[in-house]
Amino acid sequence: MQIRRVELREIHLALLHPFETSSGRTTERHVIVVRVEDGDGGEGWGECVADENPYYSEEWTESAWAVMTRFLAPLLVAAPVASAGSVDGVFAHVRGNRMAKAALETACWDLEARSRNLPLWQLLGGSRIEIASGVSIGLQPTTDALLERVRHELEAGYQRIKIKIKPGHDLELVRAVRGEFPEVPLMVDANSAYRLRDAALLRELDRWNLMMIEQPLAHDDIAEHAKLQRQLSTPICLDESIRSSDDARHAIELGACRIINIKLGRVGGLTEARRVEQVCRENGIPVWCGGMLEAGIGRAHNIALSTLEGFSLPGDVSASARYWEEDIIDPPVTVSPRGTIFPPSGPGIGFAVKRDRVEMLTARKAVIEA
Ligand code: OSB
Ligand code: MG
Repeated sequence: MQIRRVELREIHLALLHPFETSSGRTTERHVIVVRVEDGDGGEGWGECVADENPYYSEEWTESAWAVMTRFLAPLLVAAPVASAGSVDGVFAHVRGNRMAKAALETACWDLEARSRNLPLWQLLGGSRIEIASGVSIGLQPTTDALLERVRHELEAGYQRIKIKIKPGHDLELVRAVRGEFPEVPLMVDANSAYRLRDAALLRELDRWNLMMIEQPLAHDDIAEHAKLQRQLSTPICLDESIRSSDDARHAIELGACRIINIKLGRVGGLTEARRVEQVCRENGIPVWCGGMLEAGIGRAHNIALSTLEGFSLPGDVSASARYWEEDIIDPPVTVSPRGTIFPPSGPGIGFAVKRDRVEMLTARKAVIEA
């Protein structure tokens, strides 16, 4: 594979509903859309999941744009690579910046799948033909508003509910949701808002039959999560702390979690995401696919990833219509009444990119050629 041309576009896309977590509030996404071209008329699409600020991760739209235009895209067009599976090696000299790398790497996977006329999920070795879908509900202005959102998503068929918590907005939210929905598969995500000294409070969550507590402690911690997990019966799921398959191995060896959330951007692309899935599968740790409020291209890549065998729990990949008035892919991602997504049968990501819409939403553009 030889990439000859990389096109980057930053598009601005307003969310239908603001999304709030313990690390901040998002109302509009600034998404970098990647298009790669080879010399033979092949193309592939990727999306950068970096936020508009460095609060979830140190990466953000500006840092990703800079590192993609100045370092990563020039490396990608400089020489041929054996296949999409070796693109991460091309970027290895650049430290970190995994979301920027993943945007380009996933575009190369799409290109390879399209040129071989295969759905991306099949090229990756996926076996699931129906993916269980859950929702992540942000912090709401009132508890009543939260209960209303939960009811709405359950009526739509979603298979599990995740609510965001933060100090001062935790136990009473769980108590309220459990009061109305005693049996619903339910979990909480703290986005690193607690410390080990909060263990007594977190232990209170054990009584509510939660599927898991996602990332309670620091974003870069593994060791203290292991101490906390020993004090909890509820499984800990790590998100922010897992940036590679080595992190996953260390977390599992230390007993820091019993579940892992895999995000393509956070681990640097599809090749590394597959390695994380493999480490977890070999150690009996279930995984699920996390979300980063993706537009359609990122959402389509998440669907392909979720077909791997280890993805045995419902993920945060849900319908386009929960986020956007109009997505940038056609058709939009839809969820069946039983809360599932069917991976598409067309080549590559299996969704058509609405090029006119992308162009209309573009705030800046860069082209990098060999
Ligand atoms: O912690 O999983 C998270 C969104 C942005 C950043 C971090 C997270 C999230 C979500 C939303 O929970 C998942 C989604 O609906 O895409
Ligand atoms: Mg999370």
